[in-house]
Amino acid sequence: MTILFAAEGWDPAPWIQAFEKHGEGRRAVMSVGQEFDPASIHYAAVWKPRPGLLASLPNLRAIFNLGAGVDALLADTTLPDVPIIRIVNPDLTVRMTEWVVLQALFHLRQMPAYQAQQARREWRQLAQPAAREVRVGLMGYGVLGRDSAEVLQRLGFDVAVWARRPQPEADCPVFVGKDALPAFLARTDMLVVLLPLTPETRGILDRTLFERLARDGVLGGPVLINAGRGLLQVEADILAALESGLLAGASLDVFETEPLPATSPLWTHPKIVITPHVAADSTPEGLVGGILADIARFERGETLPNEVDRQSGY
Ligand code: NDP
Ligand code: OXD
Repeated sequence: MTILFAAEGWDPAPWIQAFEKHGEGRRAVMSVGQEFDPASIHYAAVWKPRPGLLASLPNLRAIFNLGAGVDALLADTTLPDVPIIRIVNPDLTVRMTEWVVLQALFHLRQMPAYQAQQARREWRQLAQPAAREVRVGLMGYGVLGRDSAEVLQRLGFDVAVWARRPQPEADCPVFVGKDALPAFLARTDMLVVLLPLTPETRGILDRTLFERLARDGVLGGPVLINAGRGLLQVEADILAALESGLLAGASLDVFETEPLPATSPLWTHPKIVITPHVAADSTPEGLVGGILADIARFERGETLPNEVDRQSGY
């Protein structure tokens, strides 16, 4: 049984090593720089593979997307009709929660202002609101969103979520559906976005949405924290909102164009924190064992829990 590893732009060596270490008797093959017979490939572990690559593998049984988001993969219109499994793994979840909490605390504890003061050698103590005074609104209450919401709550933040369907298990207020979006935004000081990119969510973070955020919060204006996907956001609207005071700050891990072009005004905006799409990295040691266990389950005829619904796009 042969697995094809195809993740353009990633160093394949640690992945191949991890597949070899964890997958006794299995053979991992690189797509780039290595000759292989397309008919020999049964499984593919991929991240943004070249469009058409997967369609060229006649004996492919399943595709493992090496990330949680599948928007890039589904953009390949030639994808073969085999199950697509996305990553759901504690390693990735914890990494995302770390990033979200880091950004939430960064804005709560006024780090952008203190960094500016430090650059001026200015010693000035600013008023410090408590986490419980900050209303966090979370869009994207899935695997990652749930964990972030839980940890933010544990830190004391006043968390509510926006979801498509009722969430009876949720331990916080849930605003359900498009009709409830205005009320959700009206009580949000810090908007945390962990939505997938779909035709429904594309461009959702625009001026109209920013205008609906709470204006009476303790942070001096609403803050946007987005690690979902760059195309959820309209960057020109974020910049305009920061200029006009509609937004007080933003932390962005994802961008309309990645890498973020050097010419983007986002880079130098004093109210924006930028990270280069690293909120939750996929790592070989964190993920390969789980993929191989899933392959074993699949071979035994069991259904896999994290199969992507092509219809909904995530
Ligand atoms: P999940 O599929 O578990 O969660 C997505 C959630 O979004 C679900 O609860 C889903 O609702 C909800 N949702 C989807 N469409 C809508 C909509 N139109 N309106 C309201 N809610 C909606 O995904 P994950 O939590 O694992 O990952 C979320 C996203 O995070 C990924 O798709 C990816 O884009 C991004 N990501 C970014 C990373 C980074 O490093 N920056 C790393 C990993 C992921 P429902 O429950 O009803 O289906
Ligand atoms: C993912 C990502 O979707 O890293 O996992 O963006």
